[in-house]
Amino acid sequence: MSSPVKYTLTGNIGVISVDSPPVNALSHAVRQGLLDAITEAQNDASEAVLIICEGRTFFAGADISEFGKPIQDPWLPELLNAIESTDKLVVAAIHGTALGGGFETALASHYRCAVPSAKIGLPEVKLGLLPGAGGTQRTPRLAGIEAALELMTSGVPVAASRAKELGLVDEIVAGDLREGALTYVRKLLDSDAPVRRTSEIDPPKFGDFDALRAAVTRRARGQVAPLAIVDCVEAAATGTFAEGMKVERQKFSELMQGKQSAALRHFFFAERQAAKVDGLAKDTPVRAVDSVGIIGGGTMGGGIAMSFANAGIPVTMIEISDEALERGLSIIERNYAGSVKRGKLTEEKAAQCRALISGSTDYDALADVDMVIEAVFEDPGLKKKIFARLDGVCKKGAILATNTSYQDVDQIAAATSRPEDVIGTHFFSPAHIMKLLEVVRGEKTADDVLATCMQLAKRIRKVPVVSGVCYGFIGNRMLRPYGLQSQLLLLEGATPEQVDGAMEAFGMAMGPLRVFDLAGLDVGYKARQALSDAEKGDPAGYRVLDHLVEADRHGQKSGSGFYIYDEHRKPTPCPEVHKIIEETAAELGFERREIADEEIVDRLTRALYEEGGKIVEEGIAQRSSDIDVVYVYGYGFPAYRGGPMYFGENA
Ligand code: T1G
Repeated sequence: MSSPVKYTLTGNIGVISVDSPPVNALSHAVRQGLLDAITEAQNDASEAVLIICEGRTFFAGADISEFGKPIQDPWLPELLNAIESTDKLVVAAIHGTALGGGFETALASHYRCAVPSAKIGLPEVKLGLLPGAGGTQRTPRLAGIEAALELMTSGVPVAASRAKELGLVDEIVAGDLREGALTYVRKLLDSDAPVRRTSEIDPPKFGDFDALRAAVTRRARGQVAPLAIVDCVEAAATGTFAEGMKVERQKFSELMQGKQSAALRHFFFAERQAAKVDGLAKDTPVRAVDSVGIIGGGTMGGGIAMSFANAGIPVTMIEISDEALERGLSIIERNYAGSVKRGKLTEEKAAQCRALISGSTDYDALADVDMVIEAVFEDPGLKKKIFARLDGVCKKGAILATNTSYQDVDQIAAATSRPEDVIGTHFFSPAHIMKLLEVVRGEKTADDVLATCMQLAKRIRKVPVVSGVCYGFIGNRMLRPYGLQSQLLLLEGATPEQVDGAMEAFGMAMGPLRVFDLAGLDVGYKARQALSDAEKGDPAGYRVLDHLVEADRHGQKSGSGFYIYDEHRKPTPCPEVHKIIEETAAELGFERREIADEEIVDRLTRALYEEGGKIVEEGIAQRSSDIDVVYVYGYGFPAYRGGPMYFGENA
């Protein structure tokens, strides 16, 4: 098989060109090709070498699919040292996203140029790793300790302009990258620019690594890789390059063999797999979605409207009255002002987005939109009425979507004459921030409607997971046994703060009882009033919740639920709640006992795992790794545990 690496002489410049789709990952073939090319360049008439990639991006990193397999020479660190030690000028030409080992290859080059749209980053920490090909040693030498640590511990890429400010890129080239890069190389040669080896630059002096460790520990929340990165950067600041490389190699191999990296690598592929729908042809045509209507201007409707506007898609929001519409638009206004205040959006971008959102109380305003998303409260009858009305108003081919969290999408579709155009798009609150989108495929949902929504999810920066129709789809259905176990643990002897503390120490963003308080205890209470005792299920699952609501403890919104909340919504344990739990336990005949945190974590994670297994068996989820994606992006399950299904299989 021909090598993905080509080497040609262009005048006095040796050009190493790599073409290894989809992202020029540094696979064994690419590494071998680079070594052969740089070796050839040592001995030919070239005066300088240019490394450039074809396709969508410069190297996007080591080849993750090779991880866990025996390493084949040339080893990336050694290859990069060979590139750096070349006596001829080596220049990297960056476009797309130069990430991980890809950017480390650029760092081992003597100079770096990039097109304005390029990004560079060291996202290994998102895989539970650290830059293992000299990145922890070279980055601080160019960008300084703090900027290097931020890049490596956050894993967030930076734009080429920022990289230039940091000294990580030397030249921004306009126009065609190859032409611009060749011009830049000639400029270097004409100015007798020296061979500049990053490893030979003296590391910046820095003192307070303990303060840095404390800051990184707070942000790492149980992850081990960020602290290993601090160790490597400290070695870079206090010893020779060779000594630092030894520390990097040791820390990298410890992380690679660790549980967290295995889980994060699983999750990397799980997220990409979730975007694929089994049986749906890759070339399934998609419908144009260049305008959207939202029914309902509440918290969800407002957040959904923003998700589309932020992606440049005009939105028409429908409410039942001018007051309701005004209220809905003011929620959006408040959210944008908050994003600007937090520096998440510039005022200009916020104004552009706001301008894309208009409102009306007249359904006829939706006659020409490409898609409508209904986001009213969970009343099945009302939803059916709305869909029947949309059926009469919307143009042929418009996609009619419901944001329902639980209801039967097939029943809603049956209220229209076009069930093939109906689908569920379940957003998570706050909808303009949470990345998960459950795409609920109805029995009659057309393939092109499904394909359109899967593609649209990426456009509005959501992570789509396909679900079949059942009560609660994937995520919320799994919440029921999870919630039941949390209530049983309280009745059997644990306190709310012990249950939540154990799960938050495990890595959950929020323990189950704080989640109940956040959602509002009165929501479930109201829903239960409409159910028979048989429909309500085991009283142990809701009796404490009922008693709390009857004691006017509705959760965060009322200032008290399982906890007391101050004006910053900070939770404080409450002895009155302990008393309510103890009395309910006696009422239901529970013997109370000491419960260890391990049991709490085991029972709650097992509840998720077992329900998830049923969801896969019933075909509601395509694969168990999809459930991991749902729980990490929608419910704050720690990605470094892989997700509830991966954790259940590998704990
Ligand atoms: N290795 C192997 N395959 C990769 C890959 C990689 N690094 N990156 C992407 N792919 C595949 C992906 O599985 C998918 O395959 C296709 O490319 C398109 O990806 C020593 C040890 C580059 C920003 O962490 O962030 O270097 O499903 O759907 O949304 O220090 O991919 O089509 O068959 O994500 O346009 C560090 C990971 C590695 C970058 C493109 N690098 N990749 O996003 O497309 S560790 C990373 C990404 C390392 C060194 C260490 C993104 C992207 P398929 P995609 P995208």
